[in-house]
Amino acid sequence: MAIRKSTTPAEVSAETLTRYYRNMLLIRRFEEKAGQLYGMGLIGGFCHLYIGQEAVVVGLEAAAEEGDKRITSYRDHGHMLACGMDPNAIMAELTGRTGGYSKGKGGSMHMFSKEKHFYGGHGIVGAQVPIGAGLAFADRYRGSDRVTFAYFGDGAANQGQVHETYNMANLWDLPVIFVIENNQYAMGTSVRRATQSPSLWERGAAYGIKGQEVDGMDVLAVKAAGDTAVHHCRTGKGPYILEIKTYRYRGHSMSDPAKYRTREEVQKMRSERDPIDHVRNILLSGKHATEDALKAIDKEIKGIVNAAAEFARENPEPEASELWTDITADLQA
Ligand SMILES: Cc1ncc(C[n+]2csc(CCOP(=O)(O)OP(=O)(O)O)c2C)c(N)n1
Ligand SMILES: [Mg+2]
Repeated sequence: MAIRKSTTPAEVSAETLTRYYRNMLLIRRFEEKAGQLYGMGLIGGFCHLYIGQEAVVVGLEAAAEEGDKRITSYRDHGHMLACGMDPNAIMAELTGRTGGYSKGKGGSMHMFSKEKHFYGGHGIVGAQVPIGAGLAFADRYRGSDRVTFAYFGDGAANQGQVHETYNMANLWDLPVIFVIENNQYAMGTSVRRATQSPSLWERGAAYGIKGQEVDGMDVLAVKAAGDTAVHHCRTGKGPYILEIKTYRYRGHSMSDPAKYRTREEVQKMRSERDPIDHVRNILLSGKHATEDALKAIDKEIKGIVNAAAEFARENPEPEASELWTDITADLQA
């Protein structure tokens, strides 16, 4: 049965919408578990959670095809899960174990998967944007019609390298979708305090790039915008900008006291705009899924996340000798 919402042009089957629900829930529960493990001292260093932003990456992954590429910042666990990377190996990397994607030597912000075309995980704000354009350049150079999703934040959007990349990407018609995940804050700085031109996607006009603003708490709106952007890039029309309005429920990282916003502000978003509740409501009110079916999904996700945590805790830490390996690329490989 087709589901249509007046504000959301993406029309998907009940089965597909249920899959979006499942994928968003996987990210939510995985991140909650990562937060717990961090609290227990099992995860060291920085850990940036994606809770609240799940509809962004799930909606865009629904618009992607095999071979498309993705690259993002340090807030990267959701992107990895959404493109099908292994929860066990992600959690093991968070806890610094050998079974992790970077053999326990990269941590939360530095994971990659050639198989899933996931190019990181980058700790330097905005650095992934020119790299993303480079990935798109490679596809264009080789005559491939694959596209690259380059995700970055509202804070990163103010960086010089982002503007340089916009300029070159359009000059060379690169098939790159610039995804601004506008979660309203860059660390403790509200987007309203950071710029006098708050419509971030409109800046693309200065370089001749088309784009649009998207409701990032509605996975169907994101999917529809993703389809438009992918079509634009895949048909050789150059880059596209999506400014996706979203909200992060947790602090910037696990060590953020969050004194720059009120509890009421966060609570209001959680209770009125939660992207997972939104889909749940559509599924239940339209009788597209039963309470029992959704409960079974909850149970399945809990199992996956608990297994990942178990795997991460049981896996060994790398030997000290591993400090001397994987430092430079083996060009013979
Ligand atoms: C070049 C650089 N400058 C500063 C930092 C410190 N820093 C880390 S995250 C961040 C805020 C970025 O905010 P935004 O782009 O909105 O992404 P979000 O964290 O909200 O996902 C800053 C300033 C950094 N990592 N790299
Ligand atoms: Mg931000």
